[in-house]
Amino acid sequence: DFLLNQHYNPAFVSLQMMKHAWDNYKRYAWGLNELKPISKQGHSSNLFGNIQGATIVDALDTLYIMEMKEEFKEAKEWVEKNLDFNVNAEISVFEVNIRFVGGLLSAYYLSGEEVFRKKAVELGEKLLPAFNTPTGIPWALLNIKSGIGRNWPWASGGSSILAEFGTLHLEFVHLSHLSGNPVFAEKVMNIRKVLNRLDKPEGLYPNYLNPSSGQWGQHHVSIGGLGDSFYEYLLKAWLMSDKTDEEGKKMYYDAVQAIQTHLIRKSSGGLTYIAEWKGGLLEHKMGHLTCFAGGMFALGADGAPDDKTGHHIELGAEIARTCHESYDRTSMKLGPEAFRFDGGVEAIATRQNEKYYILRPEVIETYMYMWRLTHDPKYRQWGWEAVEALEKHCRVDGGYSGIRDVYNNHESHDDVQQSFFLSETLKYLYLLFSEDDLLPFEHWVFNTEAHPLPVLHKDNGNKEENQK
Ligand code: DMJ
Repeated sequence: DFLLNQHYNPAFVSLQMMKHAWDNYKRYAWGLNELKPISKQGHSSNLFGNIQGATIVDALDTLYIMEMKEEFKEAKEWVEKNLDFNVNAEISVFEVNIRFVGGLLSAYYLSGEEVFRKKAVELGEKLLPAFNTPTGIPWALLNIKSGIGRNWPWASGGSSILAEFGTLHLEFVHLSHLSGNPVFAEKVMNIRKVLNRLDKPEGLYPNYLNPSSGQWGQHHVSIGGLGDSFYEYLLKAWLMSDKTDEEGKKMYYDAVQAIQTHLIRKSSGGLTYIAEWKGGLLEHKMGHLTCFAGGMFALGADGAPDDKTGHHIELGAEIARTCHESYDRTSMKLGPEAFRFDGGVEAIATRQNEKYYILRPEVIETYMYMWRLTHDPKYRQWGWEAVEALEKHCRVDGGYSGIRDVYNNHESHDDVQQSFFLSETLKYLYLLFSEDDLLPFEHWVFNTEAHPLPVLHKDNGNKEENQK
């Protein structure tokens, strides 16, 4: 209904969307991990074992930033009384780190409330046994009661996954900073050491690494699922260190160089895309997840070696345009999970099982970075198109739902309101339509779940706190 009002303010609209998502979660699934907005009940994914409250912890900082004070207070009270890590649960180390540790750290830095710091460190300690492998490359799955870890049974020859063990760095550096215990930072620095000892095929990082032998598994390289946030964290580790982490910087720009040479291609229709690499052969497919890379390239443009700043911004802009096309070429104006550049199509999903949209943030995330770094108004227009599509197709009485086929004219809802819709999609929309001094990039970096973490300024270790 507020879309019909001509005098809307887009940031206010994002806030109203957050209210709708939150109120329904509260009404039908309070304390559970996620909401099923059609059947109006809780949803449990096995990623969090029986840790509860994923939506609450993931949403804390969004509530704070949007100044939803009552809601933030009730969320904080739930965390104080109910968030419990003393459970017999096998969890995904990566998911729990980015959503729970990341969410708690941001809530602490924004609000200064001690309970969030305490819970973040407590959870960080529970994750440490995951690193008990011959190389120190952590397991994907960990039982946080017994401390026994293992890998996904489907992962190449018992391997750990690049995007999982490579997406712990930012949070673990902050855990050491806040606890005074160096062990967290040591664990993630060792991951880099192992990676730097290995030969990389064509300078690329395969998605699979065996934690026992320290050897690569299958040579599959992706900037989307299984690889994505590893690259993001190299760049952001450097930015978060106030540009002192030279090792992270070098690893990032070297990787981007290899990605440009071997993975980035242009379609005959002029769309730049990032393909996947399988043992030297390209699969001309780009995932929705890969669309985050537009924002990453633009964010990293400033530090690019050899006067390549303009080139990296341009690359970001081209990826943003391609991803916008992937939305625009559907009937719902929401992007598919993966789209292809082969068999005569460009930026279109051709397989039925790649046509779904699950409220993912990556395209809006890239619009937000591109807007902040260029102020080209088209990024706000594109963000607004996404708002209209979300309101039209994903909003239901009981919250927001994913869609099974974005090329269909009729919605088939998947009945899940993902916790990242509240932590990322709605936060990035709100930031896209807000002033640049809300969480300015000089002082904050976003973890891969959109949880802001302060830059650790070299001149003053504590100055960064509460710098909203
Ligand atoms: C989120 O949990 C994070 O953005 C992660 O990096 C990728 N998958 C989802 C969102 O799509």
